[in-house]
Amino acid sequence: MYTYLITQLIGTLLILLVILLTLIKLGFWKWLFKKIRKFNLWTWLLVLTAVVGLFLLLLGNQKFALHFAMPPNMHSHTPDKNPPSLPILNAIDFLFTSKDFEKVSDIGADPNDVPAQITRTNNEVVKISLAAKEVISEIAPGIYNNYWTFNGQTPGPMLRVLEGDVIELTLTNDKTSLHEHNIDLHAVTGPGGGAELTKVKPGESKTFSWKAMAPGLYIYHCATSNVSVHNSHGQYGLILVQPKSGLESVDKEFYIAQGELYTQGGIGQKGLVLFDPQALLDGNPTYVTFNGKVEQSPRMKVKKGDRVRIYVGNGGVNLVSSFHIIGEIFDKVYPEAAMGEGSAVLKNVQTTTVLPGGASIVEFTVDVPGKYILVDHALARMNKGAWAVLQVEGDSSPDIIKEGATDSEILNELNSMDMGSMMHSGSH
Ligand SMILES: [Cu+2]
Repeated sequence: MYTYLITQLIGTLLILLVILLTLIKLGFWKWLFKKIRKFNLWTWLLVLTAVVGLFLLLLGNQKFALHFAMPPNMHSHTPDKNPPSLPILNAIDFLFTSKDFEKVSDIGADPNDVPAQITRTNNEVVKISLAAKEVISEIAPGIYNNYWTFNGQTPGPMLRVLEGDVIELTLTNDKTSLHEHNIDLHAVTGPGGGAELTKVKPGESKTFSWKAMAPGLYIYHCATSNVSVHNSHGQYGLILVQPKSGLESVDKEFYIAQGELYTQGGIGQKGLVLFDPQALLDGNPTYVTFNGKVEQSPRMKVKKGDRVRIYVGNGGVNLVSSFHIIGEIFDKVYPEAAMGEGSAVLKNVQTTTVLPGGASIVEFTVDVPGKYILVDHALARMNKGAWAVLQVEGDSSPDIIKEGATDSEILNELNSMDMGSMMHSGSH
């Protein structure tokens, strides 16, 4: 998995070697040493001034952040001025310690892992534990990425509480982590959404309690500076605050979160790929994923006639998702995942908006068996991995869709309807 890094390193060394040998062949070093021996104090001062001048020219315009970052030439206008790149010591550390990171065989959260509907109506203190963990896993076969996660998966586990519950949330930062982490839940009312109370260094653990004031489906994410860097390493998930009035029960619920990965070397670059801060700033992700990686085999399966609800989130950080299922119409959408008394519910929606740091809830009944592809309908993103498959088992539904001309049976049925009254009502 280090082939990409090793070949680059060997290539650079070979080029340096050729330059060095060419200079020896041209007698450059002999000439240089001869010259240097003749240098007096004044010449040394001139050389030193030139070197300092060159240094200032190259680096003098840079803002050295408190934590010197890699690459060193990126400016930032965030409140804390931290650049959207990696602390240089951590980046170097990574090269030496990444072999000790846990290798996760499947980084993608299982879309079937939705906590069961809450049936109680009384409020409780709900205890939740999450662990920030930096791991290595595949974006697609052979493409290894350093993911920063909650519980070793992207998105982190879906959480479910009842409106009015008090949540006692403990965040632990795994001792193998190189970075500080925390959690900001959009369901929390209060500064930072919990971020200030949960800052944990590697090996640390912190707990905070909060009241789930409003129902809805909310994103949670790491909000450690630089926030966009942490999010685009995979640190986000969803929490459902179930309305006290309850939720209609359905046959199957799924959990999907869109996210972005910014890596060097372009799409398809094999081996361990490195983070690309410039692509993050430009908002041009190398991969756009549904549940952390490019799907390898369908994991969402239902039966014809099933009522389906999908909790969709967008970890961002740059793209608005146009969530759509090819061949299906959402007969119910909670736009922007707004819930509770007075919030709008839409009917018969083809594509719904899922904002970065936002969510949506869609419902539909599957009437026709087959394969359905979930996409971000900014369709070039399919090439970057933004899709997943919903498989529907069951007998065919020729009354809704079939190959070829219309059956005479169906024609007869349509013709036997009371055409007169239909035309009459249609003319008004
Ligand atoms: Cu983090």
